[in-house]
Amino acid sequence: MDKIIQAGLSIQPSTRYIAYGTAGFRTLASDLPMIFFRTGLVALLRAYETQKFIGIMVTASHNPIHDNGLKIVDSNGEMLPISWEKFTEEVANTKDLAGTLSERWPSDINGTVLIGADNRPSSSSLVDCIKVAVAAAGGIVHDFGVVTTPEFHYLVYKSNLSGNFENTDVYIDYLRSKASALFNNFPGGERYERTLDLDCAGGVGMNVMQILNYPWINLYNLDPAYLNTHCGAEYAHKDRKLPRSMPIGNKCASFDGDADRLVYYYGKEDLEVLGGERLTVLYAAALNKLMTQEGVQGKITVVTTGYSNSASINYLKDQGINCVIVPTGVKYLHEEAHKHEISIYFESNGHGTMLHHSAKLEEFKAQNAENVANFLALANRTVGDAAADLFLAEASLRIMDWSLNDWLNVYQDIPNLMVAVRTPMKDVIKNSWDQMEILEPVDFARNVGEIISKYAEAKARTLIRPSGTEPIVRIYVEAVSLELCKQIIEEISKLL
Ligand code: G16
Repeated sequence: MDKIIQAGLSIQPSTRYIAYGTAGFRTLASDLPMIFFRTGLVALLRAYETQKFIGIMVTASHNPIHDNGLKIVDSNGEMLPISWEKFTEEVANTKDLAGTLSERWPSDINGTVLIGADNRPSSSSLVDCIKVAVAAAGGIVHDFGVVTTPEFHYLVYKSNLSGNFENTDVYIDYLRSKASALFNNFPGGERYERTLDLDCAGGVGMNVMQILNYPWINLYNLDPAYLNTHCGAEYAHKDRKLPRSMPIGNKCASFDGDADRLVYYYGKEDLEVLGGERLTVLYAAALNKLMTQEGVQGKITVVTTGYSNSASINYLKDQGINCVIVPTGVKYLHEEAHKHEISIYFESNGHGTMLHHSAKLEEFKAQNAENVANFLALANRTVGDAAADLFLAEASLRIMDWSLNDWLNVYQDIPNLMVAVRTPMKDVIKNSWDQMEILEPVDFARNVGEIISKYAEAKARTLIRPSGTEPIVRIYVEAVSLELCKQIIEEISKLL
């Protein structure tokens, strides 16, 4: 332990308490060196206790370029169990590192920590902080270098399966082989739009798409200096404006900075964005069609959050599909999705994937339902994956022979708006588990309730919660018109 404490003296301490939020630690990169050093120790401890490789992904995903962050990836390639988050946060922030670790820290500590990072300028020096910690403790580090978040999750999963450090070819081969199988069987009909303009957000997803090199996908926003700046999935989804340098006219899609989110839209000034709700509806339609064609049966469950447009939930329920609402954060969606034989989970912002029970996949294979099996296997089983989702969406559009307009017309969105407000209330607002209700402050909850009930006939609904990745409160409102959504948001903002 002395060696570790000694090594920590060379690392710049944080200036304030930093919480393990929606997607791990995330804030200004300059405040993170000590958080990285200490999280390296937690990952090593987890590697020791599980006797598996444990990963740390260095990314601030959709956040601005001066931010950074990290999340621990468990040995199955999925997120760190929620039960470990509190301990990680304590270790990262404690004033007494030796005391906090002492009860759990074994004298024979060993293990391997895998590291991956997106293409932020601050990443490599932060990765070094992890390396210093793990080396001081006597552990081993294997650095995968610059990778997307879903690529890293997949590599952690595969490396643990084989017991070796896999390389990125494994990920590329998986995407290429599964996507090609579907694309060959489903060329798409007259309505399918064959060209796609893809906004890479200046992020690391561009590397994967350049290697895969599909001639019908045109890549835009390849300069890392513009990471998430007026481009990317978050910008398209929240601002609803055409990302920088994207051409007018074609079917378009945007990745976010670390390529775990995907949204679609037509190239025009004011966007009608097809986010997670639409991807859910599209996958469900295509999968149901494939199951009917191949004469097999499976029960699809949809998992999402309170941000999903109510029209999508109503539509899915009308189709007989069970929908479960959980808190924001893919970790919650992923956990719930595991409970169901086939589940499609997405947040409205385009973050999600599809899971299946392996017994169900074996059943489909035994029934020679080749296309159903390929469709399920194309989804990244570890985490939301913009590239895998893009191929699933394109395969689905071919299977359905839909244009983007056809996809948009499956149901009509209820008008809605989401805004971000900087307010000290961020630290005091508490929500119910599913985040649909405000519990504290009680006065604020009552005042919001009064505003919403004034507009009950206009089908008003709101979701207000502090962000776990940015210093803001998010206000989401649905109502019969966009004007009314703006008015309601204005009234609520005055309370903040
Ligand atoms: C992360 C999480 C998502 C979440 C998003 C926004 O996405 O992984 O589950 O929806 O942040 O979270 P919040 O509303 O708490 O700021 P990403 O793509 O940035 O990793």
